[in-house]
Amino acid sequence: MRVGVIGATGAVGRELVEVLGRRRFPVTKLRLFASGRSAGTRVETPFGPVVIEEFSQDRARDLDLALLAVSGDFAKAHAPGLVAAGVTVVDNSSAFRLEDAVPLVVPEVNAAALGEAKLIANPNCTTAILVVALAPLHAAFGLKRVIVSTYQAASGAGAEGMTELERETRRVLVEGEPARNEVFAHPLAFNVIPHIDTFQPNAYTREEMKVTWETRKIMGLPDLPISCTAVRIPTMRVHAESVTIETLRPVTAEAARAVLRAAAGVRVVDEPARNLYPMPLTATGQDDVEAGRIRANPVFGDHGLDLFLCGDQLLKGAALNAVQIAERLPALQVPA
Ligand code: 11C
Repeated sequence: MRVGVIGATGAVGRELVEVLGRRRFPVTKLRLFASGRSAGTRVETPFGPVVIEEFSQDRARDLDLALLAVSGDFAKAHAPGLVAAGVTVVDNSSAFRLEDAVPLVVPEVNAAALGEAKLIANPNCTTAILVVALAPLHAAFGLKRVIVSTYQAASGAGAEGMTELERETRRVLVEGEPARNEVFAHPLAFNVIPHIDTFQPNAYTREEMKVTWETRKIMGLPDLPISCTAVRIPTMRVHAESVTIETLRPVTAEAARAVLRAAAGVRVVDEPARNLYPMPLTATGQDDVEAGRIRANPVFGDHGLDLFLCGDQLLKGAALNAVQIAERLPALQVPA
């Protein structure tokens, strides 16, 4: 396939190139697109050196596959044109996720939704990490309600967010000055910020509502009661999530552990006696979402469970999921 990464210089764009290489995606020609500022820069990739091009629909129209790691506005402006030119588009932004005609896919959960679609939406990172664990638990025990609190890394705000965290941590530790902020609503170094994306009329943030809306769509549960509190913490690139579920059928921690051990995309790390549980330090760079601290929830008796998840925001939360979607495209399937 002739593959283009659009937004190739961002945190997700760079990770996309790595994941394509690591998973030996069948690339005949890789092209990298970014803004005019980066055009002309030569970068080393697993497919050899590539010179970054300034994006235009015309330049990208002979791609087979475009992986978009750009803003929602940019995706809205350009994805339909690329699709009309015959390019299959996997879009990482929120622009099309809730459109009925656009599949929103986490392959371990709803690969069948892909069909013959030429425009596919990649979910919000917090949602993708959540549903790989929720879907098998739902299949086994039935979900009645879900409550999530997140601990989200700086990488969710892109390369600029990661740079700001590193620079401002140094400012405090090396220069002895207070941390500053441009990307985040407040200084993130040595802080915790219960505010990601814009506040909505219902007092939730848009990030929190994306978890609700997108989880319902991916899992095919349009009425699932789900509430999320999304919090930014000063870690670099793994989103952690504390999850409480009430189930329709009785559940035990041991049964849930067995279900999650058998689930694709999940690695159970749950040996409290050895201090083993999911953490950003251990989940960084890992494809699987770590699940642990699995325990009965006393509020819901034998119909409730608490668990803790950690997933690499740039991998399962973004680049890896996009490439896994691309791997399932009909053009790459061997006829039976
Ligand atoms: C964050 N989850 O951590 C956001 C980033 O819907 O694709 C991803 C936003 C999205 O800030």
